[in-house]
Amino acid sequence: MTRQAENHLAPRLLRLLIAFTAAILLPVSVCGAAAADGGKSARTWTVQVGSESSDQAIQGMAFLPENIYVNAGDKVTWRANSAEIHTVTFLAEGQSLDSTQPFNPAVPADVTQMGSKDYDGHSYYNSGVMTNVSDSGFVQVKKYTLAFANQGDFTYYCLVHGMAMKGTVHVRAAGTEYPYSQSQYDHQSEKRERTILRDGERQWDVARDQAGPHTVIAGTDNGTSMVMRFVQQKIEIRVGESVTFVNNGMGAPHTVTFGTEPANFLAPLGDRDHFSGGDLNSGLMPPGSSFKVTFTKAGEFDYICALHDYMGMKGTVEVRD
Ligand SMILES: [Cu+2]
Repeated sequence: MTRQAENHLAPRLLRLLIAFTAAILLPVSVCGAAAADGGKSARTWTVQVGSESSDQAIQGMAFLPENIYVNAGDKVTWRANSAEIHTVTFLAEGQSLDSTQPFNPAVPADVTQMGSKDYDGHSYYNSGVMTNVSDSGFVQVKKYTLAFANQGDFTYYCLVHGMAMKGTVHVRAAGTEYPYSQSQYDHQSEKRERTILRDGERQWDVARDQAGPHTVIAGTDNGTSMVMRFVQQKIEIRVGESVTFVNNGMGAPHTVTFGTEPANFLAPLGDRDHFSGGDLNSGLMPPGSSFKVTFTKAGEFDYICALHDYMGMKGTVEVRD
């Protein structure tokens, strides 16, 4: 799962730098296009980008709806619907998803809005980083709209989640009868959201069973539904004992980070065999990996996942004499 593992490769500092750069570039790319009016009958359709539980613990990797049928001249608006970051990205003709993977926050084409507001059917178009929160470390794009003048079936991807998250805009001739109304799509999407949530809750239950007196599940997911939590969030041990943190997921990487979040949280830092406070970092934990820490001093030690702390992925180890 290296593709997913490398999805969040930017150190926080780098991310902020990019966010700053993108903030300068963004207005330039946005004002380039003249909005062509698609005609009086043209409609604007809405697609939700991602989904989440109200506490942000469960994150869904899906475009809702995944398939939308519109007519030439219509517009589609994508709306950020989760704290987890996603993109809406149409690849250029001849370009493969491999060429854009893994998602790289240092590449402007990955994180910056690219292309005009009128989809031409063959060039690279990118929304930039879509999220419904402002503290993800990226320039926040809440809404992205494209007008579709040409007929065809146009598939797009989330650059962050690759093949696991794609959608298609089916553009038919102007005047064609629509197979679904927006409210039918919304209804369908709500159903899918509930399924994703239920899957997440089920995985969370499994994680509770797998967690033990010396084991913390450091996130779990099935590729679409992700649990962004440490289970159990608080664990109590004795001085000299160890805790093993296990990433039980299939797609999302995580970290276990004590103390100050390092600029490069992807690299391991500190002495995991004799931890008595201060800075200790697992480095990037891909799905299936684990990180064992031995505590040599009593106290309460807080830690975070450096990738998902803004969604509440934080924990505590209480060490007693
Ligand atoms: Cu995480």
